[in-house]
Amino acid sequence: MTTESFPHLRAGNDNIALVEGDTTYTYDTVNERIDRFATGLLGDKADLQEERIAFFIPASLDYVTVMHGVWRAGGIAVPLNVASAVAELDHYLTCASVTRMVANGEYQESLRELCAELNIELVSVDDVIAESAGQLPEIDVDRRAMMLFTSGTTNKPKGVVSTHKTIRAQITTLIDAWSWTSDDVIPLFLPLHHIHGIINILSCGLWAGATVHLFAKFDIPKITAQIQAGTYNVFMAVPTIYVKLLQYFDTIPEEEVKKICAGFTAMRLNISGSAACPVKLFNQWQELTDQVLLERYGMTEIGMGLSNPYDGERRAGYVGQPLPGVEAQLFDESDSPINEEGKPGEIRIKGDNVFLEYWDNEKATTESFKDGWFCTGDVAVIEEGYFRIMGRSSVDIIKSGGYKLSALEIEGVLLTHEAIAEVAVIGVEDDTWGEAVVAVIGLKDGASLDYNDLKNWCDGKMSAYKIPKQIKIVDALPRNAMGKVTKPKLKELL
Ligand code: MCA
Ligand code: AMP
Repeated sequence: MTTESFPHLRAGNDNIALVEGDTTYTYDTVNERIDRFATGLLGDKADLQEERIAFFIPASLDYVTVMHGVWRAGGIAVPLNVASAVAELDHYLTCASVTRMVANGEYQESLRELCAELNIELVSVDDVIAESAGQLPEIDVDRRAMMLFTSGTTNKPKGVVSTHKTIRAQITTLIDAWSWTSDDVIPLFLPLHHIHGIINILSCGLWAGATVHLFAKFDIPKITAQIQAGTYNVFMAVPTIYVKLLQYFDTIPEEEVKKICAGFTAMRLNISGSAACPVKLFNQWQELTDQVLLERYGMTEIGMGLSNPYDGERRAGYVGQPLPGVEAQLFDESDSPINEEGKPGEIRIKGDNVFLEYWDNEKATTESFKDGWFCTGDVAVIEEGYFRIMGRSSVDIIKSGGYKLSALEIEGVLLTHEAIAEVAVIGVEDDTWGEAVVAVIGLKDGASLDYNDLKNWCDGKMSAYKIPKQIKIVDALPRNAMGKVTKPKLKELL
């Protein structure tokens, strides 16, 4: 990135940046490795000129090396979900016109066929890394830096492009608002193809000069052992993770629960976000740990937009107020701003934190902005100065365990099953997942369908977390006079 970015990621800084298992890496080491990787990526070129470089790497030193290496060499980083089904990767790679893919070991093996088919050069980190660092380009902050895929109200996920400036704005507002310092130590166990893991934890941590402990997945025993030991002072997670911790506490001796909770109590900050934190969960967490969860609201296209205060009242069921540098305004259905409290409207956002464009999709980009405001599709109300999220304008978006899923995308896959004549996918309220994916299915004449068979069939066709948790077979889907499936009616039915 540009020289003013990530001030701690520089030569001579011997503070610990990353911890991976028993190995620690200083900022100096990470910085030097990034420079060598960027040099290797460049080869004979002076600048990658926004070449799309994808990577399929779990949380690790290599992940950080590739992400920052692509940035420093002038490319666009396309981090992919290592839990994706190959069929989904095909779309991401084609949509982004990816030319090079970085993956190691078994991950590389799993991609060999697909990359060959798509004519994408498949390399490992070691293949690329140069012996020593060479000259790197100066990158203007308005250049494109990263592309993340987001599900929406269309069949296929769209590539959300942010610039170096967008990323800087998304990070620095959180550094300010949540008082990050180089003394912070945080565990990172969220997937690294979304803002929550990439920006809020990894990038804020590295920007602040803090220490980030990397976990390939949410490994409860390993992570809680560190929490008991008092290793961390900041913890950020989706509501489902807090639910899973509570469920875990029911399975272990009370003494151990007390020690883990004491570890949480000693922290300076516990944050919940990516999906609504139920008031009951907020209260349970406070009772057990004395921590008042700080809930905030964000989106792939904007990073974080609203947050409860670090100092001041953190109100259960509310997402707080606009972050520094972010403008948020509610609008009614005729696009007029709502300035009175208690009246719901769509949240629209302005600021340097807002993304540049949907990749190669001018229509979707244009349609998502009105008068310079990005339209989130989330409906909220302001009560005593705090925003409260009421829901979304589309029933076709489901939030399961913090992942945003497109009902239409899942329906598109299910419709290719030989027994299925029609299907409607909906999100049904669920204590663990927030919303659970349920498929309501009409079968072809004479066909039958067993849930476990369908689940196995879905394997490899969609990421595991998208697979319906339940199916319901109906004679016919309820439709309105226009022939459109009435999903709100279906939701009520379930
Ligand atoms: C796992 N499973 C799920 C989900 N995750 N099912 C539905 N929804 C999910 N989110 C299923 C698996 O398919 C598997 O099913 C079973 O649960 C166990 O899988 P496992 O991987 O072991 O589960 P886990 O490790 O406990 O994962 C739960 C999780 C994970 C840690 C909560 O879902 C997660 O990391 N979610 C966070 C995603 C995230 O970072 N979202 C932020 C994006 P089976 O047993 O049947 O095979 S939103 C964002 O970035 C915005 C900007 C924001 O505001 O933050
Ligand atoms: P994504 O685009 O995957 O990053 O998901 C963003 C969406 O997550 C938002 O548009 C909201 O619908 C939802 N979201 C994020 N944070 C919260 C929150 N604290 N409460 C309710 N919904 C949230």
